[in-house]
Amino acid sequence: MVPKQFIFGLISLHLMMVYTGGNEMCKASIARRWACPPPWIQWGGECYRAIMEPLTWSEAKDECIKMGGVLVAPRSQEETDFLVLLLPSRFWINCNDIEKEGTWVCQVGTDMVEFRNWLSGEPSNSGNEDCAYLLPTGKWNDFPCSSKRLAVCKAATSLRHDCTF
Ligand SMILES: [Ca+2]
Ligand SMILES: [Ca+2]
Repeated sequence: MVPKQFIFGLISLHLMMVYTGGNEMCKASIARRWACPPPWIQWGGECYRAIMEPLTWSEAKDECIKMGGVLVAPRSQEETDFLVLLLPSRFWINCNDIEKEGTWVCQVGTDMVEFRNWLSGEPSNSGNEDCAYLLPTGKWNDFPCSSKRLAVCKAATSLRHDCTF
């Protein structure tokens, strides 16, 4: 008969190997910056990816979800500076006043974002504009949601998943 201590020993050894192996993978991904699988690009501990096909605002939101992320809403000037380098074009951000005219809601997933960066004279709602896009200057303009624009999606880094034990 196998002694109980021996079985416990084997289980502990196995667990130790699993956890050590996981930690090594985690360290390797930090060192090699593999936290965001290509074509996602890492910035500030999160992953970003441009959608290069013009879509309506709600199509862009859906497309980001299909890709495993959410439509971006910049939280700061620093993040804006990164975004205009990533995609120097006009692209949708997750800000809208669809529900109540003039009450702008910006969100990253379910997180509310307070940062605003409107172009002078915007939001103008001229001809009913309820969705916001970012200009190559980093400033925002409100625009009809049914117009087609590029977009940037954002996702959590896989680093977080690797290292959460
Ligand atoms: Ca509006
Ligand atoms: Ca406008």
